[in-house]
Amino acid sequence: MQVQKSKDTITSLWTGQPVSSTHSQLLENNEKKTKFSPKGYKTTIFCEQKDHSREVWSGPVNGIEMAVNTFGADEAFPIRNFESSITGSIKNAIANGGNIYSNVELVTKNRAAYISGPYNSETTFNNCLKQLMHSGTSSSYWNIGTQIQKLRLIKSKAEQKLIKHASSVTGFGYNAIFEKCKPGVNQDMLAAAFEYYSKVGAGNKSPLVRSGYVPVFGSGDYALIMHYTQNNLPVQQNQLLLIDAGMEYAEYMSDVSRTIPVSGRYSQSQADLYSTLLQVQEECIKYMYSDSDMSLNDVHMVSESLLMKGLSKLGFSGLSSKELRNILYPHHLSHYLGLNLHDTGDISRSIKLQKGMVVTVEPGVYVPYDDNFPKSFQGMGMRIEDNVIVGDTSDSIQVTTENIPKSISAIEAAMA
Ligand SMILES: [Mn+2]
Repeated sequence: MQVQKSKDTITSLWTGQPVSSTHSQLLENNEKKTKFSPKGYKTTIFCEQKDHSREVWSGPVNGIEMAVNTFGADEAFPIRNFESSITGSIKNAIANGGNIYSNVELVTKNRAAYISGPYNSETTFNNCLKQLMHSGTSSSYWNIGTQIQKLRLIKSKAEQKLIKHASSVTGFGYNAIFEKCKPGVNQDMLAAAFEYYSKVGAGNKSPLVRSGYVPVFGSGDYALIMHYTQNNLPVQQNQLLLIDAGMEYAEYMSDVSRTIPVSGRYSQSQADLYSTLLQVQEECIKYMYSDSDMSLNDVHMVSESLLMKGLSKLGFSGLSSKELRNILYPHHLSHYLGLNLHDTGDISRSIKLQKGMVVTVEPGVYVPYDDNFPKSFQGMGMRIEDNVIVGDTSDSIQVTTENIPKSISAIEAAMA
């Protein structure tokens, strides 16, 4: 953000320091970069212009100058010029036989219904692309979204650090739940405490922390609903509470699930099922390194067979793999994690694990009221989920959420 101090100097509101030397230098640099950039490419940002009368109402905006000086664009223009400008660029490209590369998905009819607004770049861009498609030129359009995802698959050390921060603030939120979960408390109050105490845990970095997704606080029968997010009921004595909640830190996600006893102690049958699931989860984490030569799908298969064995021991007799897959454990063990919750979704889960991938490990078991299954476990739903930085050897696997209580004794102690 910046204010204009004199005619030529732009000063940062945060630091009071000039952010660029002078306007004329700025324009000169702009010209040089745009026309003679040795980079071989040009970055253009379209953004809101500074407008004092609007900023009085809605707060300061970065403006065109800062897009160049602080964010490093070669040039920047007002967002209201986006449509005409991008149309011009595309027409130029077509005229010169150039190709268009973009990571904007072509908008489908369904998706288009959700997108509106005069400055919606996605819609505008897509309209322009349609022109291109119909123009019958030799130019073509390439969606490079998947290529970009390939670049995002392995997380840098800096990215791993942010994911660790996200895991650690999520831990603060979980500690608050362990403390505040008592029979009669509403699910939404626990969700609110989770978010608040995660931010408290981040200290003065709290503005970087926000809910990564709408959390699941499913107690009792609602724990059987994989994506229960209504969170509007009181949790009750003797129920299990399935929590799937994670905060993001500076845009990087955490995605954590725990299943806890509302009264603070697991019943015998709850503990039996929980221990079985926990064993599966801990075994699967051990495969999360590149030398294991496994893919996420491979480890998922391991989780199915381990759970199958564990459940048989608990008295789930004659269980078919179809029942396991369709009813008891109907989701995948894992997904990639990063800037998105289900990160790099175009990348197959059948590729081998590589050092620096970040993944979840989240087996679950959901036993409906169905007499094909032992009565003592009917109505229980559980999921245990950690975030893992894939190592190269078995010693270098990092569980970034390992400090969030997970064993029966650790959870009961945290709730005592
Ligand atoms: Mn997940």
